[in-house]
Amino acid sequence: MKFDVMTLFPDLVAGVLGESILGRAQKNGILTVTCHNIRDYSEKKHKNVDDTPYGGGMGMVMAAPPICACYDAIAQSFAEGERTRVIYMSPKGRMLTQKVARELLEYDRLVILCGHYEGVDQRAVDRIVDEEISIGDYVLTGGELPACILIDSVARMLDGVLSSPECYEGESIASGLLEYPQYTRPVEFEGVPVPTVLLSGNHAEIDKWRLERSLELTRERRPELYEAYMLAYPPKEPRKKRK
Ligand code: 4GT
Repeated sequence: MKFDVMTLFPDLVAGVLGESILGRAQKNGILTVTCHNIRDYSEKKHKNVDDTPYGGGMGMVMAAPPICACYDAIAQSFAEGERTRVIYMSPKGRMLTQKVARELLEYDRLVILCGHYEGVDQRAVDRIVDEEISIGDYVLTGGELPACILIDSVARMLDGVLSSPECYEGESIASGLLEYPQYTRPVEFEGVPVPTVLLSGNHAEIDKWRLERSLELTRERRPELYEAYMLAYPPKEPRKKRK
């Protein structure tokens, strides 16, 4: 899968995504992340990319011409039949969830616009953007970290990024529940033992214990997720005794 990021801080995005699991996946050719510096498309003498807002007010607005020129250069390289989608990271957007990330796997190529300062001239958004996505109800200085989060959430589901699909399919939010607690060696740490069932080798008992912990944790901390899970997977009624 291809990701194109339009930003004023290409090194920031390339740096974040160049490490760890996604860095390795890029080296293995499972995904490509191309960062485009919007400033390279400025036609101004001093390569300005922002200006004061019409109507007055605080701060600066990213101007439409370099953003649209940057997008047009990327779009030049779209292949015949390539399924592409242009996303603007914005607090006004649809909230990123596991379901949204899964939907985006349907595309061959995501082009992601990152705003800075007070945002982007609306005419650029209207011309190039298919969808706005937010990572949550809080304000940041730029869309770069949200873009990295979006890419991470999608890319980790690509074949070959994680060791096996079970790594993400069964886990936590993906299943609709919070994940059960995990333990590794040593078997006792500062006097605290690992729950004995996990040492039993009885996988039916272990699965049962983990599901119980997941349900308990989800009911305590995320009652709305718990309600949705119970509607989707109602507990089986005990079979009625025949008279
Ligand atoms: C928050 C989010 C986001 C920002 C979010 C335009 C100028 C937006 C700064 C940018 N803040 N972007 N995508 N919650 N700030 O997703």
